[in-house]
Amino acid sequence: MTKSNFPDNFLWGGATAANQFEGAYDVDGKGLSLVDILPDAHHGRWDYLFNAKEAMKMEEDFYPSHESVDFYHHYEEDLRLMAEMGFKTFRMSISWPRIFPQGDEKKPNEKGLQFYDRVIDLCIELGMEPLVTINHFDTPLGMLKKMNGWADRRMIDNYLNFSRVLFMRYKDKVKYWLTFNEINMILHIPLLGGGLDLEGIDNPEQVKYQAAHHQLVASALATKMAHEINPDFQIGCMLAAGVTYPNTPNPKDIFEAMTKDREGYFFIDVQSRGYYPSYSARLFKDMGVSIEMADTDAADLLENTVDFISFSYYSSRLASADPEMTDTTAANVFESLKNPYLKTSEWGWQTDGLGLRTTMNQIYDRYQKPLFVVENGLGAKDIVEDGDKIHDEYRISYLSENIQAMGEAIADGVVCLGYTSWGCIDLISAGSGEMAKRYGYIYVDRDNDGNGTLNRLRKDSFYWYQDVIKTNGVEL
Ligand code: BGP
Repeated sequence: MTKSNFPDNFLWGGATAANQFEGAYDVDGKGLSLVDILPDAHHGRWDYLFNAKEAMKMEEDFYPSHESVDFYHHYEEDLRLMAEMGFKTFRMSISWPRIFPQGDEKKPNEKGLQFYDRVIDLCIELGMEPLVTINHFDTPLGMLKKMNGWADRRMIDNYLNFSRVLFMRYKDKVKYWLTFNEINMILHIPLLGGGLDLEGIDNPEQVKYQAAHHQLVASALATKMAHEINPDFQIGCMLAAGVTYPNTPNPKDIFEAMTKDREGYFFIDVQSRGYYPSYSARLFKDMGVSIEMADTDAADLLENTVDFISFSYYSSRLASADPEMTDTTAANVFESLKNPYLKTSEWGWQTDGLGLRTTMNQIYDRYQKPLFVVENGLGAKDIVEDGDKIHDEYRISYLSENIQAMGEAIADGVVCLGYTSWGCIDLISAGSGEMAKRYGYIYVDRDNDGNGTLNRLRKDSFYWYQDVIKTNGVEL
C-alpha cells in the first residue's frame, strides 16, 4: 500500500457552527444572537449583514437560523453518522446566547450547558475529540443593543466570563479550543465578526481595528485563563486564509499581493508572535486609526500567544495594482480578481488545491507553530435521485484535490494536527443564508424556505470520506 503523508494520529473530521445548524433558537432559555435577526437570501441577507439597525427592525416570518437543520434535536443521529464516517474529531461552536442569553449575565443558563454536556459526552463516547470554537459569528443581540458589540472594551470581560464557564465545565473533556472563528472577518463583515454597527460612523476603520484590538486582548486573556485551568489545553487562533497571488510579475502587483495577505496575517502576527507587527504603525497612520490600549495589553498579548494556528481555506486570491483590472470574483467574502487558471464553482468561488499547499507552507514558514485546517469545502447544489441517492462527484473532486495538496504540504515539512472539512452535515450558509448551498457528506432534506422532512441521507461523498479516513488519506 502507498505510504500515507499523514501522521498516524492525524485528526480527520468535520466542522460546524452552532448558529448555522442547531436551530432551536429560542429553546431552553436561549437568547437571540445577531444571526437570529438575519433573513434569508431572498430577503436581502447580504444587505442586512451591513446594516444592523435595519435588520433589527425586520419582521420576517422566516429566519434561516431559527430551525436550520435542527441539530439541537437530532444531535444523536448526526453524531452517530459522523462516527460512522470514522471522524476522529468534531468541530463545533458553543452558542454564546444559549449560555448567556443577553451576553453579560452573572450566571450561565444551566439548560444550555446541559445540551453541550450531552453533545460533548456523546462525541467522546463515539471516539471523536471535540474541537470547540468559543465564538463563531454569534455575538448575543443584547450586546449590540447595550453597546456597539466589540467596539466596547467591556466585551472582553463578558467574553472571559463565558470562556471561564466553558473551560471549567469541560476541563477534562475538551482539549482543543479556538478563541474566535475567522478573526479577520471583523474587517470584512463587521456585524458577523464583531457585532458592529457602522452606520453613520466617520471612520469605520478606526472602530473595526479598535474592536479587533479588544478581540485580540480577549483571545490572549482567554489563552492565559485556559492554561491556568488546564495546562494541557491547546488553544488556537483561526484565520480566514488563502494565499494572494500577484496578477503579473510587475513589482507593483507583487507588493499589492503582499499587502493583501498582511490584512489577514496582521491578526495572527499578534496572536502568534504576541505583538503588533512593525508594518501596522504605518497602516494605522494611513487609515487615521489610533488604538486605545490599556497599560497591561502589550504584556498580556506577549505572554499569552496561541499553541497552534487554525485556518479556513476555500480558495486562493488574485491581486493587481492596476485599477483597470476589474474582472473580479468571490473568494469567500474577499475581493479578488478572477484567475484564468482556475475553475469556478456555482457560487462563483474559484477552486485551487495547490493554493492550499502554498497557504500552509506560507503560514508555517511565518509562525513555526502546528497548523490545523479547520474549514475547507465546496458549496454546491445537490440533487436527490431515486429517493435517497446524491451523486456529488464535484464535491469529492474538490475535496480530493485539496486533501492531496494538504498531504503534500505535510510532506514539505509543515506540521498539521488535523483537517475538519466545512459543513460536514448540510447547514445554513453564513454568507447567503441559503440552505441550497450545501457542503455536507450528510444531506438534510430542507429547502431555502424552511420546508422539508429534515431526514438525513448519506451522499456519495460520505462513503468516499469514510475511505479517506480509513486509509489515513491514501485513498483519495
Ligand atoms: C466561513 C465561515 C463559515 C462558513 C463558510 C462558508 O467564512 O467560518 O461559517 O459558512 O465560510 O461560507 P458560506 O456559508 O457563505 O458559503
